[in-house]
Amino acid sequence: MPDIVLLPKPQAKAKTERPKLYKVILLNDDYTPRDFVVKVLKSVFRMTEGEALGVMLTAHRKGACVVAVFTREVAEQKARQATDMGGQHGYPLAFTTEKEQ
Ligand code: NFA
Repeated sequence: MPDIVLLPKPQAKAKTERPKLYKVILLNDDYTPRDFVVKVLKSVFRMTEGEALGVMLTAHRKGACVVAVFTREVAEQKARQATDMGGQHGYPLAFTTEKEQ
């Protein structure tokens, strides 16, 4: 009778998939006042005055600027919230999201 060899149970690998990240992008337009854009960036994205000014000016000069990176749900929620703030004041201010990589 052959011996029965018991092998140790293979350790289950803890697969922690890292979530895909999405950029929130501020788009330039000709109508939204600069100081309003700065206010929205500070309130929705918790930026300092300096950070918000830098992002606003980059979008103003180049047409668009990456604001921040989040998981998809958070990115979409923040882009919608920030875009709605412009809409509530009659401005065409727009934020979009884009998958990273
Ligand atoms: N281009 C706008 C202006 O001159 C300011 C702005 C910047 C709007 C970035 C939207 C995004 N009033």
